[in-house]
Amino acid sequence: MKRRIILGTALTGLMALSTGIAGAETPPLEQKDRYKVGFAQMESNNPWRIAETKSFHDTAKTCNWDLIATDAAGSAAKQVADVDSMIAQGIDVLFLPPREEKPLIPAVMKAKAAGIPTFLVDRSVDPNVAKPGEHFVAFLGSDFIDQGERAADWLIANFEGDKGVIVELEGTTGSSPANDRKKGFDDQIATDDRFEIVASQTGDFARDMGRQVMETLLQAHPEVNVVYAHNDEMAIGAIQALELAGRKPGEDVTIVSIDGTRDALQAIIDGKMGVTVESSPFFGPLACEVMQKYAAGEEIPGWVQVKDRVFTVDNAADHIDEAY
Ligand code: GZL
Repeated sequence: MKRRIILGTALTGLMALSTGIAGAETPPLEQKDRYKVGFAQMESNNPWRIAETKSFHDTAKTCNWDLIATDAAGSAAKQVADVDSMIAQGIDVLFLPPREEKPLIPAVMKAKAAGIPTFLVDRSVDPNVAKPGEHFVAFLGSDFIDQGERAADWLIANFEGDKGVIVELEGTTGSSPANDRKKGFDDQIATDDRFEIVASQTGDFARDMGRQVMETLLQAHPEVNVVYAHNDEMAIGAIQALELAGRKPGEDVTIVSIDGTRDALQAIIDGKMGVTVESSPFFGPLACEVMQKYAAGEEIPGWVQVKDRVFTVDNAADHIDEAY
């Protein structure tokens, strides 16, 4: 019996070493006065990203962080390289918003192998490969499936036509918000047979690409009367394209979106957008709170879920002053 346990332990050890991952636990974080914190941002191509990065810089002042913040300019490969650099600089803890679910797995594994606890923020990685509580401590973020479902629910409740012809503008291909906002919306809208999604294409969460894609899809589907955008930047771009084509967003096209940016709330107030489901970028304070709890030895759930509000004409004006 004893020999089998020793052999079993040795095999487990070998397996762990072969994946470069020693042990099933995430690395500890000792309690100390100041921490060297890594924040490997993916890009700064929209107000949401800029607000998130500012949230981490602002929190560094109040959470006793020596913050090392990088920007991968939209490249998953560079984001992995940025994490490598932070590991070499000896960070105590890593906060990572993985641009895409699969390419950022190596960064998660390398941080663990270096004994650095990682918290994924705002996006997650492929759950079939990297798991909370084993490869990273936790995912701090929204329920993107729920966000998509709530956008669909608003459309079902507020669309007055007999036939909804939908164009869907998807977020960054391979990212967890794009995957799940699509799943949540598409599954929910399928419960109402008035609606048909006639086209679904990525605009990479970017305003200008959203505008360009909308222009193209409008040529192919002039009968479109609903646009579902995975984020407000693409929704605003779509509104620009529709108005350039002589359409009247909010009158002959219903726009539903996600994020809650200032421009989106203004578009709702102006009657051009119907709804935007909040997806907060302000992760700094939550990151500080969860990291301190982890250092104190508290149990951290694998998903620290951020709760989202819904903004419509009924409340947009009440919240625009706090928007980014
Ligand atoms: C959501 C975040 C998304 C935003 C977009 O947590 O990953 O990325 O919805 C941003 O605006 O580009």
